[in-house]
Amino acid sequence: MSGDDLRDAHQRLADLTSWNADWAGLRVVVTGIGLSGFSAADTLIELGARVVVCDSTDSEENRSKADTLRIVGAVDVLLGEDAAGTLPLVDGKTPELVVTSPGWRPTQPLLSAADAAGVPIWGDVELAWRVRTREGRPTAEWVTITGTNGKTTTVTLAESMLRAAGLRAIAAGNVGTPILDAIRDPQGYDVIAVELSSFQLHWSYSLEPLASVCLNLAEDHVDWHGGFDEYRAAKAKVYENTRVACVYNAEDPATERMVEEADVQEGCRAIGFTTNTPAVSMLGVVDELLVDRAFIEQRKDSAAELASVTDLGEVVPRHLVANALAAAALARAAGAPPAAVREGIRNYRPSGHRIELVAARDGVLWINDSKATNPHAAHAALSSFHSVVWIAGGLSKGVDYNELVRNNSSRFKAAVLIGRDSSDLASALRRHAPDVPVIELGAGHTGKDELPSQHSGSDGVQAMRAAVTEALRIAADGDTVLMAPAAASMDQFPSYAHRGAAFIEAVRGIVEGQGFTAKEL
Ligand code: UMA
Repeated sequence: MSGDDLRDAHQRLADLTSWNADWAGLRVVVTGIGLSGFSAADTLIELGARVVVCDSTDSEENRSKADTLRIVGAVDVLLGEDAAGTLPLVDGKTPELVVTSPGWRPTQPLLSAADAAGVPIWGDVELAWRVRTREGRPTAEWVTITGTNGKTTTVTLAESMLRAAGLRAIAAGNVGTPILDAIRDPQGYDVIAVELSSFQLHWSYSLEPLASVCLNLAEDHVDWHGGFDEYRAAKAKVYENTRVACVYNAEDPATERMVEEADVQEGCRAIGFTTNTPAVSMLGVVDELLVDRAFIEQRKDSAAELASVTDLGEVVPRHLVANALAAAALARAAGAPPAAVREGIRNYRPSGHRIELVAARDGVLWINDSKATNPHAAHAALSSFHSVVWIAGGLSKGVDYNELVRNNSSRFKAAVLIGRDSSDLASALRRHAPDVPVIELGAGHTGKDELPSQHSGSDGVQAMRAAVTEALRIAADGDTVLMAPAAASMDQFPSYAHRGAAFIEAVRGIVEGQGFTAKEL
């Protein structure tokens, strides 16, 4: 594109701020045909844009999705390695916009080529923000949630509290429902609780949420972002342009600093949450009660009761209290009364794979925390137990394990390492917990030949069975076998949920003797 063409394209994009704007004929490349890419392409086709979708995986599932898009409207879908290698033309011309799926790294060749050609790159969340107002439909408010850990719990709790307040609300975004699906719901929503990953924030620019929170900050996704500073910068974007309340974790100074540095709208307040006694303009805990000293008139000298800690369950880890307070702050900012916070908490059912008790047998607790995909989350789980046989490892995402192992070295009875390459974790254990036995079930030790064919599944399933067998050998009365991998699952499993399910299946089969037994292995 010439300089003039580029300027025209940028001006055109600047004007695209509602569903009813002039999207017709806009030349767009959508990268990815997964959840968010499919939703973005489907939306753009409906808006009348000219769309080319690229995905490096030429699978049956993707071909079927491509067929569905072709039925919806005019679209080109390019599948296979080559499709993701260069920026394609749209209608024979350079595209005016790329809408990317969050999993695509900025350094990926197609995205690098778009950047070099001066073509703007948006995420599906940016596109959703641009099309959220539509003639004849109410416009939903957004409350946005990010943080290294606790996002899904918090977004689900916020949704539950908002619904208890009588609002039409939905949790969307990284939690699983693509944000563009929520935006296009024919009945519409009053409030959308949007879970935002650092990837999605990286590709978002003009969001103006009603309220926003970064729950905590620790090392994660360093390889995608290129470094911790870049990851932090992406997370900090959650607060930009917030209108009513920037909610921060008073026990994590990094989040408070982000609020101080954010460019917010006139009149926006900073609201803290703490699992201790709250100061003015905070939510916190007093005498086992969750209380609000932020959204009440008399906040200088009193607090409103929201719920009791026991409303969250029988065993309530500290981080769950923190997540509930953050969700309450967002819901209160959106107008939910105190009673709706309590009702929302009581209606909330935690999703699986988060410090989940799978079995208690012969004095040994078997705990599934597959959701612990980074060291910070694994630390939250480890610090809840004393003598731990730790099943860990997987796709490390470039994070550093030294601090995690150092801080928990006294808790480990043994470590059983899964994952194709858990050498970083193994060396951190050697360095900071040299007396702890470490059993490494690297890829070479998980071969299907060693395992019974009737139970063959992915390498991950086999590795998990081997890990549970080892843990059973080591664990004794009073120990906890904790599967909190501190790593992503994708090297051996389709998702953390599959990894958790494999652990549950192995424990049920091997430890509890249902299905198959340790002897078979
Ligand atoms: N692909 C390529 N080339 C690449 C990368 C991916 O061709 O370099 C293709 C894949 O073949 C696949 C598609 O892109 O077909 C997948 O795109 P994606 O990885 O962005 O995943 P989606 O299916 O669009 O799901 C995304 C989020 N995934 C990621 O951010 C990795 C989902 O979060 C989210 O629920 C969904 O959008 C709806 O908003 C999942 C996640 O793991 C739960 N998130 C990470 C986390 O929570 O830690 C950030």
